[in-house]
Amino acid sequence: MLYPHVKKQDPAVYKALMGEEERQRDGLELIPSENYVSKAVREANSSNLTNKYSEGYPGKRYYGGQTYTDIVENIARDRAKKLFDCKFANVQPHAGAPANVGMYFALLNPGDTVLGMDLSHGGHLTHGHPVTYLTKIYKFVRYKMKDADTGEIDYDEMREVAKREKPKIVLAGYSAYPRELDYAKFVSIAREVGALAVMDIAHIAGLIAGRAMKNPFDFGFDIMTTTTHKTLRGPRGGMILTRDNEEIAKKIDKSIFPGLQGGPLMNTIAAKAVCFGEALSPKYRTYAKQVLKNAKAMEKVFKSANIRMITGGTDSHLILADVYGSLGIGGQDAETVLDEVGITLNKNSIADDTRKPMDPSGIRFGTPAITTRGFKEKECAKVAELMIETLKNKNDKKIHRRVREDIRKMCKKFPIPDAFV
Ligand code: DSN
Repeated sequence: MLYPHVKKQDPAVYKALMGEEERQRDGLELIPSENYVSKAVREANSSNLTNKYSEGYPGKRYYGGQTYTDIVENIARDRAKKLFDCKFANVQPHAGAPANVGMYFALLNPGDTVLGMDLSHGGHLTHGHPVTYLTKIYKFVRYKMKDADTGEIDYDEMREVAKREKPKIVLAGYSAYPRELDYAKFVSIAREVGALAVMDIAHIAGLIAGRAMKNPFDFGFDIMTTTTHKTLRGPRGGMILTRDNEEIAKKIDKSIFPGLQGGPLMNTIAAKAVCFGEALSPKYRTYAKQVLKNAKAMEKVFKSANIRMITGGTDSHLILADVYGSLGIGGQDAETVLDEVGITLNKNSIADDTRKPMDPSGIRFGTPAITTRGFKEKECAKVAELMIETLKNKNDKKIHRRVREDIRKMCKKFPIPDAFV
């Protein structure tokens, strides 16, 4: 039985948890930043380490009783370094946003400049959105895609802006951009202006770890920030990796603690260690490659239906489709109607969107979670067909009922697995 103690003590919370169990079991998760973790990761995440304070780092803590926390954090760090081929790993960031904030605090002084992707072209809030406090401290300047239908980054513009603005950081990495990058070009522009090359790999960390996508460290990137959930399939959390510069790694450690955070979430760090162990297995490489094949299978169906995809398609786990431009249905309506048939994804702005963020032109979806369920190209193509059928018939309740039933059957045939190794 699930959650027996919550059930006995707190029926209201128990009811919500069980409702979420059912939602995850009987529906398809296409939000590209979500996944299902193994039972081992869940056990570690809810372990006795939630009781422990461990300010500091292994061997240098501010509280006693650290024999086992040190073991766990060292395992997590060592596995992370192996997974991403680098010399230093800080596994303490509570999530992706604090990882990025801690990275900025470590490397910049107030008033310094960061060159990042235009936010409407796929960048992230922490890459300098005006609603964040970061923009009160640092100056963010932008590069863009040359053409939203091919996804090619305008590297000439990037070089020009870099020469003019003299950033301290050239930042790559996105939450809604589905193409591989020319990492060598990023690094050469960063070197030309004396900046550090930093990549936020949050979305594709698992695909890099699984050797399905290129590793920016192989091209000379200095630092990578990431989350540990999403494609990597670990607990919700963050991490900062430094390729080989010990001085930078020390600054990052100081920035995360005591600069930004207090006690690390040692239970989450144990779950990160377990996830990294899974990601080092040969089975994980097969998973990462299948995530990409499955996204390609969905791309093919969207292409044949003449639905515009930003950048023309995908090289990764995610697709950003212009449903307003192609089908006349806004992002919010598309999200709602798909939710009703058991497909969860998110509305998303497209490049230079003329519609509002709460009802943009696009939907963003991806294959990490359905690939964890065991879906292959055939099932993913079927899901894409069901999505398009639902969107094209957004008011036809009979079709919705049939699609919901098809999805229930698929979920039954491909249950969420307990273990991956
Ligand atoms: N919320 C994450 C995503 O969905 O991409 C990024 O912060």
